[in-house]
Amino acid sequence: MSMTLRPRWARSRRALAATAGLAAALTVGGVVTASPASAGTHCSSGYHCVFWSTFSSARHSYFNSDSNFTNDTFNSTTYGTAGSGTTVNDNVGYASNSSTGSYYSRYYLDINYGGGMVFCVAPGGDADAIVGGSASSLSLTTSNPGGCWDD
Ligand SMILES: [Ca+2]
Repeated sequence: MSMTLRPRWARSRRALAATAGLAAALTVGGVVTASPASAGTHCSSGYHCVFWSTFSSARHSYFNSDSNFTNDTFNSTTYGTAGSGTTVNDNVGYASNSSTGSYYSRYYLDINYGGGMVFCVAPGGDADAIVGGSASSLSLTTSNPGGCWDD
């Protein structure tokens, strides 16, 4: 009895995993909204977002770590135009995290992850009262750095 049940269970697990993988692939373009558990404010599924001022200003979305914000601009006006075209470096107002891989966003004072961590955002979290915007690089980690914005 149990010999026939176990393989059937294993097959259904594999099928589930394949379905989840397909769903993840489809959300890469940012069209599909994330599940509530992993969605940061105004940030497409899978991305780590920074805003010029509030969540209703120009945005830049990072999909991976980025060692240098000096060559990035707030290039999305989906949720607001204020700050559009401004360099991201040292101008981060708010930030949000819509990671689908349980990645924390760690923001550093200097480029190349130098100068120490300024702040971090947990998966699904919003940083909506950042003191100073002096972030210059972003590193992703699945290890909780501690003290991150998490709601
Ligand atoms: Ca960059």
